[in-house]
Parts: sequence; C-alpha cells; structure tokens
Amino acid sequence: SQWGYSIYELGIYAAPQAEPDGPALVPQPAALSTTDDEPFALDAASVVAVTGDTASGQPVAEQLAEVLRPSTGYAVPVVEGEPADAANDVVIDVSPGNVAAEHAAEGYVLSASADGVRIGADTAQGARLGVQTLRQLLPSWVESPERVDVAWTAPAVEITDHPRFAYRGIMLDPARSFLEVEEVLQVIDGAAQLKLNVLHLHLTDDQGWRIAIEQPEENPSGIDYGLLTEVSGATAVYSNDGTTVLGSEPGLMGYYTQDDYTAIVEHAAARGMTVVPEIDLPGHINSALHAIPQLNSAGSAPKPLPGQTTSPVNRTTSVGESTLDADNPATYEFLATVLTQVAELTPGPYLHVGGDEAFSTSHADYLRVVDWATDYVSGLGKTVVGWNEYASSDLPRGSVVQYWNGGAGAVADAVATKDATVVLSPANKTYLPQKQDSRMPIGATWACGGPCGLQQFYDWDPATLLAGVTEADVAGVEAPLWSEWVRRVDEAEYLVFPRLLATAEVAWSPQSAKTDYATFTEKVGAFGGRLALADHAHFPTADVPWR
Ligand code: TNX
Repeated sequence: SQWGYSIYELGIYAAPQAEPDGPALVPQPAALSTTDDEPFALDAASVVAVTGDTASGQPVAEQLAEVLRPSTGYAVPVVEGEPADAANDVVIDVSPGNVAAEHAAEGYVLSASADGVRIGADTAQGARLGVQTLRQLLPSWVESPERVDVAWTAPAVEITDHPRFAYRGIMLDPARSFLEVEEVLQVIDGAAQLKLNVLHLHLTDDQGWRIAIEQPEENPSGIDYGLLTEVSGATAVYSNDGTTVLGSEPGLMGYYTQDDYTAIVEHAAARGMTVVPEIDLPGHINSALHAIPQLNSAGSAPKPLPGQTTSPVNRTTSVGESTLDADNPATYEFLATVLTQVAELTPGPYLHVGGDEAFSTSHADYLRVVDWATDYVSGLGKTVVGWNEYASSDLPRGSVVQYWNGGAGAVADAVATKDATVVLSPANKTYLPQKQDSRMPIGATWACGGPCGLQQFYDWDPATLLAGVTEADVAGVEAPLWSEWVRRVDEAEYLVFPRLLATAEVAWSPQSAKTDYATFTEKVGAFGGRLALADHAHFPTADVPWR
C-alpha cells in the first residue's frame, strides 16, 4: 500500500535493541521504579495464571497469551490459581483492594523480576491496562505474528499506575471516506495498546451516512430510512481542491449494518474501549437531506434542484452549507428514530450530537434543534456530548463539551453553570489530519499555521489550556482524525502514528510523570518496531530517533 511500507525495507531502522535507560513505556506510568532484581524471563514452561475473580481475569489472560504465543512460539497456557513456582509465569489477580479506591476503575499494579510478573487490579479493565504495560516491557518482537528467537525478558520494575483522565479517545471519520470494519478494528488494536479507552465514530456528515437505520414502528411522515444508507452510503468526499496529492482519488463509500456496528462495539469493549457514536446535527447533515425527501422543507438547506425532491449530493470538503429545518415536524421524527436506534445499539454511556459549524442555521433554530436533541438523548439515558459550539445551548446537567477551537468563555460557563465536563481536542494539539511537517503529502495546515509537529501534540497541559476549565473539569482528551484527506486504514494510521502516542501520554500520565520532549522521542523511537511488527503504518517523524 502507499504508506504502509515496512520500516525495515526502508533501512532506516536497526532491529530493536535492549532499552537504554529503563523501560520505554508509553504512556509513562504514574509511578515506576526499577529494582536491582534479576529480570523476568518467559520460557517454554511459562503460564499465565489467573487468581481472585477468575471470571474477570480469564479473558484478559487469554488476550495476553494470544500476543505471546505467535512471537515466542511457547504454548503459554492460561491456568487458574497460583502456580507452585511462578518464577517464569505471569499472574493476573483481579481482587478488590489491589488498587487505591480512587483509582479502582482502571488502576493496576505490576511487578516484574526473576520471581515472576504480577499484575494486580480491582477490575478487568485495570488488568487489561496492566497487560498493555507488560507488552511494552517485553522486547518489541513480542508483537511479531511469527516466532522470533530472542530472550523474552522484562526488566525488574515496580509500577503503580492509573490514568490522569477517565476519557482518552481517538475519533475516526468514516463519513467522509469509509473505513471497513476490519480497518476500524486495526485502529482499535493500536489505540488500545496506548491505553486509550474511547473510540468516537463520526458516523454521519454532509458527504455520507454510515449507519443503517431500521424502519421504526411509528413513522407518521412515511420516511424510508433504508434510503439513508442506500443513497448516502454510496456517496463520499471527493476532494479536488488542490490541497492534496491524493485529491484525484474519491473517498471510499459504504456503511455499517447494525451488526457491523455491534461487531466494532464488541471488539472495542474486549480491548477496554467504549464506542461514542456521533450523529452530527443540525448542520453537517446533507447526507440525510440528500436521501430523505421529507427532510427537505422550507427551512432546510441546501435546496433541492428544480425537479428534484432531495438536496444535491455534497462531495466537497466544504462545511456549513447544510441544515435541518427547525419548523419541520419530520426533523424531530427523524432524529428521534435515529438517536433511539443508535442509543440502543450503544452500550457505552455517551451519545454525541455534533452541533459544530452550523453556519446555515439561524441561532434561534440552532437552539431549538439542539435543545430538543440534547433533551431527547438524555431521556434515552445517555450522557450528551457535543462540539464546543453547543456549549451555550441549554445543556442537560453533566453533559460533555468537546472543545476543538474558539474561545474558552462559553465552555467555562457551561462548566460553571451546567456542571459540564470537557473533552479537550484542541485542533493545534490533537488534530491528526494536520500535517506533521512539510514532507507529509496528505493533510491540512490550518490549525498550527504550518505543520503541527509531534512536540506540539506532546508539550501541553490539559489543566491549563482553557481559562476557567481546571483539572477536575476535564473529562479527558481526544485526537480526531477527520478524513477529507484520508483514504483507507494505512493512510489513516500514517496520520495517527506516532502522534497518538503524545495524546495518550497527555491523557494518561500525571503532568509530573511526563518526561521532557527529548526523552519522549526516545520512547517513541523504541515503539517504532512495535508498530511495524503489527503492521500499523506511521509517519517517520524527523524528531524521533527511530530504532
Ligand atoms: C472542522 S472540527 C470540522 C470538521 C472538519 C474539520 C477538518 C469540527 C468540529 N468540524 O467537519 O472535518 O474541520 O477539515
């Protein structure tokens, strides 16, 4: 593929060596100490043992064994109960009290030495995150799908770890250019290794509608919901605006059946990630207007062409040209159907209603549709999420504002008066489709007034980004991958890696545990082999001493 070349083929990497100064872990744990003990060594007789709540520990142990078996060639059985001599084993213990109460949800402790590896957590999620750390303590070759003959040792360490923020996300945008289910799963696997726990799916936009909606029982306007995917599953962005060398290639089309969506949700859940679905409204909605005649009424935009019943297709990279009609009863009927089904398909607590860049909607109409939608979603039992433009609407208490651009005032006000929390996605510090440097052929440059380098993504503190939004108000951090310029998963990952490592460390590690940028680039360099071995494409960032 165009960007998924092997780094070894390029000859810019040496095979991974032993880590130079202690383990290269991303994100950096809250507390880590190396000890004088001999290293841990995995061998042909090693087992992964589960103790405590074995029902919770078993699937986590099985996932670890699935990583270890192909690369080591060892059998690595998963067993129940403490082994008689655990010196070469990994013991996973899920029991209350392993972790301080305030970190019980995702915290873990890990010790490694010649006496064995022990991962202790209060929850399966904590154990899973501890396993991700263990993967990084072992040689990079552990990610190989084929057997490699190296010493399977891990340095002697004591780790006590938990996340700084509870929401650590990446967003994919299949609406502009579709990503097949398998492609989404590949991104999940990469993101989960970095302890991200949210996959935000931008399922709808002007250029395409990517989630199947079934006919509801109540359908007063006689809407044919199948048209959403039949018509707008077969459209995508076609960027020919001169900003990209790939501009001649149309975006990819397609949509997720409800079963596809569930498969994504389940794969994510098994890797500790919650899916946050987004239905963008009242703007970014042309794919619905293009498919459903009943939504095209006096107050909608753009208008159908003469002789047409639906708005024209929009395959450009433009934003802000479409809007739902706040005066049309079919608007609310439609949104109720869509939001209900998406909520029912989604086990996670969040539902994102977009709300960004509604430049064709009057402020009054914006508030009518958004207030209706946020009320409706909260009535469905979900926590509402929206882009920061919606911060000044009448939000249900406890909603989430996703900040991307603009002033802090309305966001701080929503925090102060509506109990909102904030997910930080500042464009100049987290937007993955921004070019990293001038060598990068795909991507945009508007957020940083030039390239957005790795350092830009690393050197910032979520607690001080926005006036009036403090540490306690920040739910977390998310890196969005808008896909006007992205085709297929290799290009996606070329933009995602290695900058997602920076986002992961910003979201997970206490500010005090974060290293200086130069040390961070060393750790990123050590991660390169892991990405390559698992076939995750990445940009060879110039600052990074890849090895
Ligand atoms: C703005 S960021 C958008 C997206 C675009 C992105 C990049 C945000 C909330 N809205 O619709 O994809 O810029 O062009």
